[in-house]
Amino acid sequence: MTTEFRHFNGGEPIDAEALGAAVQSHLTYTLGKDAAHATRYDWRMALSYAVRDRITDAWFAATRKTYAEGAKRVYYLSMEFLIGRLLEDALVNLGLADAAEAALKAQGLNLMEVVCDEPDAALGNGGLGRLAACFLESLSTLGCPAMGYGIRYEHGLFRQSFEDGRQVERPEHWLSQQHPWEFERPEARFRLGFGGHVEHVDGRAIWHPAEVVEAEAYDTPIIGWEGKWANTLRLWSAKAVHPFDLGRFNHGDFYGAAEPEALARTISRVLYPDDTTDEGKTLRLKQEFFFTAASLRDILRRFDSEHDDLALLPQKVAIQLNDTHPAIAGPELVRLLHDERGVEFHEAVRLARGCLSYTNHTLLPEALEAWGEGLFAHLLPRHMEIIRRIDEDHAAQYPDRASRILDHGTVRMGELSFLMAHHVNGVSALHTELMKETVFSDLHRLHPERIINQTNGVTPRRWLKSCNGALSDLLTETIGTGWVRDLEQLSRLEPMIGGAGFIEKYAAAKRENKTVFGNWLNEEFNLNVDPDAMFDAQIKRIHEYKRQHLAILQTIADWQAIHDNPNGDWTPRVRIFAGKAAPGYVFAKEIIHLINDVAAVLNADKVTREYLQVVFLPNYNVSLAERIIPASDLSEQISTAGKEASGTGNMKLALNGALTIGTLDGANVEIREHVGAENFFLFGMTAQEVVARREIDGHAGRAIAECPALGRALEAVRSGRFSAGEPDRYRGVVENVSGPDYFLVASDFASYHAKQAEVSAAYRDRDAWARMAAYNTARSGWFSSDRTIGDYMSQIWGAKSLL
Ligand code: 26V
Repeated sequence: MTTEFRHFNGGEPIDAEALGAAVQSHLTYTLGKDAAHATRYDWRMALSYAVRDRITDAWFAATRKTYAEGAKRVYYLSMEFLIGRLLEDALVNLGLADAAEAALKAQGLNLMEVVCDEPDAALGNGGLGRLAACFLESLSTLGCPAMGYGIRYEHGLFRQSFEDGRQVERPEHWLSQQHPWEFERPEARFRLGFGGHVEHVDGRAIWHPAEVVEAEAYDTPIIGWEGKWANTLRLWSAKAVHPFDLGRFNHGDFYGAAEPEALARTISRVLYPDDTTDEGKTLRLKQEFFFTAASLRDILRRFDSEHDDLALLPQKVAIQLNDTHPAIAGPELVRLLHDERGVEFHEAVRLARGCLSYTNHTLLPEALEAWGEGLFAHLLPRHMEIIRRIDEDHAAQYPDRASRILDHGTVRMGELSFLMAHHVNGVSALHTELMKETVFSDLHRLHPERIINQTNGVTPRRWLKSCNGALSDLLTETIGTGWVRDLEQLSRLEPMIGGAGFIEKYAAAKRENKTVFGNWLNEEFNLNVDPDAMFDAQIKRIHEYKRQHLAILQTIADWQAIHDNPNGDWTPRVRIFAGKAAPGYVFAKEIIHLINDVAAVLNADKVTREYLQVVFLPNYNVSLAERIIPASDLSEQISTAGKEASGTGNMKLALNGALTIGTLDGANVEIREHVGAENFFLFGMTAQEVVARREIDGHAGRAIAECPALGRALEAVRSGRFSAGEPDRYRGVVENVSGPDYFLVASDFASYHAKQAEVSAAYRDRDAWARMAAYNTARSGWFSSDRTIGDYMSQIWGAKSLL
């Protein structure tokens, strides 16, 4: 017996039987496999194709409607899209999950196993890339005509494993299997040049590139909630113009014959895995120009197919720059309009600025892009001229301007993006204010209307409905299904939190998630955890400013305290870490090694391990986040105030009922305002106090002297307690924390330590804890990326929903 499961896009209703037949058909005719010999992979492919078929109608309909209405389109340019798996997302958004489950069951297969067979599309480093993926889903859910543009990296973010506790990186191969979600578009190709020289004839500039490559498009439909709308993610792959040099081949130079193809393909070969330092690598600049220039051509081609007046460009086209990585869009669009289409220079700048807006995602000076003028001019000689002119024109217009795009022999991409954008936004209220006060203070003074805030958000479809079935079912049972599309409806839970009944069910859902996660830990890593212990998660890239070392030092201090008093009334806790370090970031890798070393000692300690365990899960990615987040009780958001632009993991965890222990940094500030200060564990210095504290001579030494627990934890690390046979292993870490300590681990330690004691005490009142957690869920609705995207649409893009 099967219930009828409708999919929502107005097409034919589809039930489990019909879906099963479609799967069978793809198995036979697309994959050429007989059911008797089909593997899990074959079934996944067949199911994916069957589901993709259901998306295609909505996708075409959306495109037709956008053309029919002559609507403004939004183009989201991003070097990174961290999408993760697509099958489950599509099933959930089309309302086909139950039908798929039944259809596979009829073949003796388990849907979750099939879903988990899909490799993550890990085309991003972290927060910035995942935000882009959430935004794509929300743009489709809201029915905003939009397109994401990026690079189809052959290799996404490296796979992380540990050898003797050290991070080891291996290449990632998501495309080694067929990728069923994309459509190759051999007809959508553009030729792009690099290098060469510029010729000036009669006041016209003609760029003669030295090298030319082709960009070929691959399209992935992104379906919104209830399958009502689908937008496209268009990723560019680099190809050689002449893939094979027959002449060289015929002369016996077989390697040389393949060289053009190999060289061209390098451009889209691999995602840069370092989001912490800007190394100014030529290949990176090539990647940036490659995808930005291809996207702009595509945008203009589409514009031309509908309009013949370039003056309409800002009315019809909104281009969002996800950080400065596509900042070359400014000068390139000016070049296309002015050099290639004869628009007067200042008018070209005005039109380009009318289309472009820019999001800043970090204030860390080492991550702000700046290119050497030499390298830049060598690769993009005409763009260099255009940038110089934009810079000089602006300086002439504002004689008291201090900051320049071209500065001490570098091209500063933040300044360029600011000058070429009609709006510049930060990603949380605090971050936006700091942008005004620090990196963009000068330009903000000259253009006080340009900077606005757009606090980040996360898609509730993936980050609640699909990843947390137990809680989702409870929510739907309690307040109906409207929350999935309108997350603020979660506030309807509030009246029930104080009363009886609901809170027991809420706690039971969390308990169930913890059991499932615990079982998985056991199966995959042979780890035994008690689902009644507090699951305390710090899951994010490893970076000094995120202060995983603060967390591990505090863990060591706790362990020592338990040892002192093994019969004390301790609150059991499992400290869960996950995250990758940039391959060249030595300090971050030492932190990983230290955490693994501490885990080995603590987990083997018979005296303490019933109270305290430490696990570092390898290869953090979207799918692992989907496992950890629903099972977490405590969310560690402990960055040095002023350094985390927003955070989005903090939102996912709060939404799923983890309480935050955190600083007043990024979106933590707004999370605390929404969920209530009484449901948030605040500690640490404010951004202003941080700046003042750094001025104090020997701030770290003083903090250590005043906090014996910290001194003792550091001493254990220093003496080699966790690195037997190699006492010096963590000298660098210890000397940093007790010396320069730029990120103020020592100075915030006492406050953090005390707050963690409060957390442990609070967890013992399980009802009170569950109520606090439920308030976090009920009051996190504002952090939906639907809200964020709605605000971008009205406040920045001037775009309308076509639903
Ligand atoms: C910088 C660079 C430098 C050049 C090499 C490659 C590369 C790749 C990425 C970046 C920028 C990283 C900035 C970033 O990811 N920021 C994060 O953005 C999140 C979404 O807005 C936000 O929640 C996090 O707080 C912020 O750290």
